[in-house]
Amino acid sequence: MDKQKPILVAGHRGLAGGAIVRELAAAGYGRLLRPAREALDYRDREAVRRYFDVERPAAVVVAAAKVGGIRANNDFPVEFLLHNLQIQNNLIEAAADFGAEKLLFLGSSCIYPKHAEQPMREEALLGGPLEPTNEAYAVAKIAGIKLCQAYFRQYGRPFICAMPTNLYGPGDNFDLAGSHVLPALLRKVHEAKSAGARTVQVWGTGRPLREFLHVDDLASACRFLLENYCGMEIVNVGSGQEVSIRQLAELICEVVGFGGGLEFDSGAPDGTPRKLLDVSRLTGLGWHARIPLREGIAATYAWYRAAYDAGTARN
Ligand code: GFB
Repeated sequence: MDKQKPILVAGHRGLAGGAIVRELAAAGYGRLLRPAREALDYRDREAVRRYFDVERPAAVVVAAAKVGGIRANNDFPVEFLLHNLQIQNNLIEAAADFGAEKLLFLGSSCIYPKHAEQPMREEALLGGPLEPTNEAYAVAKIAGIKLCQAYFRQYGRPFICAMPTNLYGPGDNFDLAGSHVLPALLRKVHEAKSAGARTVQVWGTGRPLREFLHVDDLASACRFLLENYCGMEIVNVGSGQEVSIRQLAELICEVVGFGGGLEFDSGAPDGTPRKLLDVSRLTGLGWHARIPLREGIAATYAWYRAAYDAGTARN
């Protein structure tokens, strides 16, 4: 990729997009396009086309999406399906029509069947029913993959797809109604410690297994793929390490320094029992995750405390 040409990072204010901007800027990419949300709504097809007509990005990163944790996904399937289809369709179509030389579409590990063989290989896609709590989001992401692959096959457009596992890191959403488990527990444990509470509530049984990837690792993988990969096959991006939700909660208590107990709310959904990606395609290409979970949680907690104190955390 040419470092002097314009690159659109759609979703630059989000967890993934923000980290991708930092990564590309640090690597010397000098023209990163970051239209403000108020100035350009990616759900508006005509507005997106006008923007592309003027700016002509040479590469596009589709990190803009309606995202959220298990509860938000379960409660708002219309927005998760409709808004994501609109955002990605408009960006992918405009990238093709206005001459982008490369596009990277970010999917999610929830595209794989609920009971996919673990660790989940890329070939598991469409091999069985999806997890119901995030089916709408998963269907939208699968449609995005298929659209990129269709442009690749029919028009030879190098539109590639990365499938990240559960992400976390600085800039995450700490709003308890919408957030993913890791920021939610960091906040709950921090608040329990500050309030001198005896316990922290954890949704579900604590038994589901999840893999977590620091968003700076994701950003590094995205740059690696943009620079080195040009295939139709989707590529999993993960750390290869999994923990149970109970183990995650215990680790967060250690990092925060909370000595109280955990209280499991088995009335809340567990979601997918296990979600571990097979990352051998990506490691085979030469990329590996670097940030250990404990270190990543400690850095995220430091960021959260600073943002919380400054009143700028998303909550
Ligand atoms: O991160 P999370 O919301 O999403 O939840 P998923 C992971 C697990 O943590 C579930 C449990 O078993 C939750 O029940 N959990 C425990 C909590 N306490 C909490 C809490 O306070 N907040 C939250 N949010 N969870 C998402 C999908 O699935 O994964 C998205 O809904 C996306 O579509 C994302 O794919 C990566 O890992 O279950």
